[in-house]
This record gives sequence, C-alpha cells and structure tokens, in this order.
Amino acid sequence: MISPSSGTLRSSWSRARRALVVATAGLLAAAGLIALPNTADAATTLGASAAERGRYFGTAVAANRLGEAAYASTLNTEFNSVTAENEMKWDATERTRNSFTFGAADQIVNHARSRGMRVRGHTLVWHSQLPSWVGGLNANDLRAAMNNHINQVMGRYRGQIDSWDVVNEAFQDGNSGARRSSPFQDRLGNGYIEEAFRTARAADPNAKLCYNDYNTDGVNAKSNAVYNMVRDFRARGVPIDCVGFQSHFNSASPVPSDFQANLQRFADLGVEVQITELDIAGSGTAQANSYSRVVNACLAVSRCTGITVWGVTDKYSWRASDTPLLFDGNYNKKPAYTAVLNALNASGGGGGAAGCTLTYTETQRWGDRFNGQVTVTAGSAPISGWTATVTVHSPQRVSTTWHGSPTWDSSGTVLTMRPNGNGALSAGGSTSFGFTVMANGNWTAPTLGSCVATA
Ligand code: G2I
Repeated sequence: MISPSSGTLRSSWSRARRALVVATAGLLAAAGLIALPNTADAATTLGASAAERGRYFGTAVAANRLGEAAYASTLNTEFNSVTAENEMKWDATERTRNSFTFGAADQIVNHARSRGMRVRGHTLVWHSQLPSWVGGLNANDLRAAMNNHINQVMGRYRGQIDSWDVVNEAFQDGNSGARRSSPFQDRLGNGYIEEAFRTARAADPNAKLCYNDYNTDGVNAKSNAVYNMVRDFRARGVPIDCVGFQSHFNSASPVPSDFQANLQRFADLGVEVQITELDIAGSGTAQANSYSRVVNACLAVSRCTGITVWGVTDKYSWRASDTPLLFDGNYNKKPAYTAVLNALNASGGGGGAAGCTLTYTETQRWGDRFNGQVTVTAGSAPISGWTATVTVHSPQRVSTTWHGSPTWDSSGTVLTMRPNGNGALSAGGSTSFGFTVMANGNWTAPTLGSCVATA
C-alpha cells in the first residue's frame, strides 16, 4: 500500500530536490558550463534518457576489459545494451570446424543480462575474421558449415539476444552496388544471404534478424543495393526484421545530409533501423554536433529503436587515434557525451511526451526462488498510468506478484503488469511492483521490456 501521507512527503521532497537541481543547473547554464535540455526532470544517463524516448543506448564491449573498474562502472552506469566487439565472431566461436568456444562471449552476455541490459549479437556470416578452413570448403560443405555455425551460435544464446547481425558487410564499396566477393558469395551465390536469414529465424525465433553494413548511412549506390535486397526480402517473406547502419564517421566520410531520410526509407519497408557501431572522429564542438545530428535523426524516425557506440572509451577504440567515442581515455565525459545526453533529453517536436522507464533489482534469494522488484519511473511529464512488461526465463515461473495487476502471455513467461492503485506518477516520480520467481535451476535475471505510459 502507498499511503497518502508518504506520497505527500515524497512529492514535496522531490519538488524541493527538483527545485535545487533546476536552480543549480540554471546557474551552470548561465555560466555557459552546460546546455540545459528543455525538460524539467531529465534523466542523467545515456541508457535512461534513451529509454524515456523508447530506445536503447548501447556500446560495444570487450570481455577482457570488464575487469577494469572504471570501464565496468562506466558501462554499467551509462548503457543499457551491449554488443560483443569481437567475441561472437566466427574466428572467436568456431576457430576449428564444429568445435565451438563461447567463454568470452558468455562473459559478456552474463555481465549484461545480470544487469538487465539487452544484447545485440554480432555477427554470424561475414567475410572478415573468418578462419581459413571456411575458405577451403566446397559449396555443399560450406552451406552445411554456414548453417551449422548459425544454429550453434544462435542456439547457445537462444532467447537471450535482442537482435542478431545475421549477415554483415555483404556489399562492395563504390558505385557498383554489387555483392562483395567472399567464400559465401563466390561459392553459394546470391542466395546465401536469404538462406542465412531463414536458418537464423528457425534457430532463435525470438531474436530480431538484421542485415548490417557501413557506408550505407546516406542514399548512395551501396545503400540502394541493400535497400533493394531488403525490399525484395519483405515482398517475398524472407525473414528480416532490422537493418543496422554502422555509422563510422570521419572528415572524409561525415554524417550525410540525408542520413535521416535514408533511415526513414528503410523504416518505410517495415523493418526496424538501428545505429549499430557509431563513432565519429574528432573532438570538441564539431564532434559533439555530429553526434547530436545522429541522435536527432534516430529520434525522428519512429522505427529507429536504438543506438550503439563502438566502444566505451577512446583508449580502446579500434581507431583510438581518432578519439571517436563519448568518453576519453580517463573515462571523462566529452562534449560529445553531453550533446548526446541533451539530444536524448530534449522533448523533440511533440514536446513533453509522457514516458516511463523500468529498473530491476533482486531483493531476496532463497535456495529455490528469488524476489524481484521493478521500479517504474515517470519521465519528464506526469503520467496517469503505465504498462510494463517483464520476461522470465523458462523453466522459471512466477509464483506471486504484488503492487500491480498482472496478465500473462500463453507461454507463462511474459508478465504484463498494470497499476493497482499506483498508476499516477508525478514527473520523475516512481513506484514499484514485485514478484517471486521459482528458479527451477535458472537464476538468470528477468529481462525488462517496454514501459508504456498513459498521459
Ligand atoms: O572495423 C570496425 C568494425 C567494422 N564493422 C564490423 C565490426 O565487427 C568491426 O569491428 C572491429 C573491431 O572493433 C576490432 O577490434 O573489427 C576488427 C576486425 O575486423 C577488430 O580488430 C581486431 C584486430 O584486427 C585483431 O588483430 C585483434 O586480435 O581485434 C582483435 C581483438 O582485439
């Protein structure tokens, strides 16, 4: 029960705190130290701010950096999605035919999922980081090896990956719009991409299946070729759910002026678009402005569901000398970071859209079960109600819930929770609901889904 008196206390405290925050921010803004977003109660991390806009904000991570305290704390605080930078690639997972190694990939997946972050899978079929044995196979063998690789790697993480880059970088650079030469292309022909997507759908029906590429960010011959392929797949029912735009930018290849229009034309084919490997060479205001443009383009396209930057800190970037990321080598926030946060927190064209976010904590554990608590926090506007989804992982079962009104999907694993007297939240205000999960041997933390607010 939430008593009226504690509600009053909390809201007057949060009003006082908000007044202090706004006053302090106002002083800093007046001194020119920060740019104020045009909302009163902006979230303060990339992940939370993106979530208020119905999107994720992710980063590529390297398993061998997770032990570095500042790396892990920046990751854990700021991001709500991860991509393995190298650990799920073919040369990492199947260096020798049909002998699979998942240690480093497991580390990343476990790190992310135990903290409620989502995971993008990268990547199954790619000409690079491909062990040489693959190139030595004849067509029949190669087809079998490709499908086996997809089945084994996707099978390992079945139900745990939000989106998979099924095929990566299959088109040539330049104006030809042609396919890139690779063992797959050269031996299996054009049909290999379609075959990979069909195999992937069966291997993990819950994962969104993406085609991912670079230099496809604006309208050009290469992006036209990808567009035509995706349109054809959609028309023929070949399973594809998303297109990834890597978005590696520098002065020779800046954010294109038609970036948003290009995202939109793909979205209009009915697929999600995701910015999957964002990094922008440079520093200071110029770099910050480019980052803002990318974030604003994604926010303007309703099917643009998330942004991933290609690393946590400049010092471990694949092109460190370009200082292309949001945190410098000492994990200080760069102007680019502030620009991204402000763009995410700006209320956008509609102004003041109601939103809410979810956070998860395990509150108690016994030998056979644990209690979970989900906190629902309103965004920059008050809300009158919310709908939150939470997925537990079979064979887990939820035995009881409290402080909410639950409904279940047919599998019994997807909980949709609505308020039970705790729907109305002030801007920035929060409430919680809870549940007991019978682990049945699986101690994976539940995955948080969407939070949909009623204004
Ligand atoms: O090249 C940038 C990205 C382009 N799109 C696909 C991405 O998968 C690709 O990521 C980069 C990683 O960021 C690098 O970390 O892919 C490179 C390889 O194609 C990765 O570099 C490799 C080095 O080449 C290896 O020498 C090294 O052992 O990283 C490996 C692990 O640190």
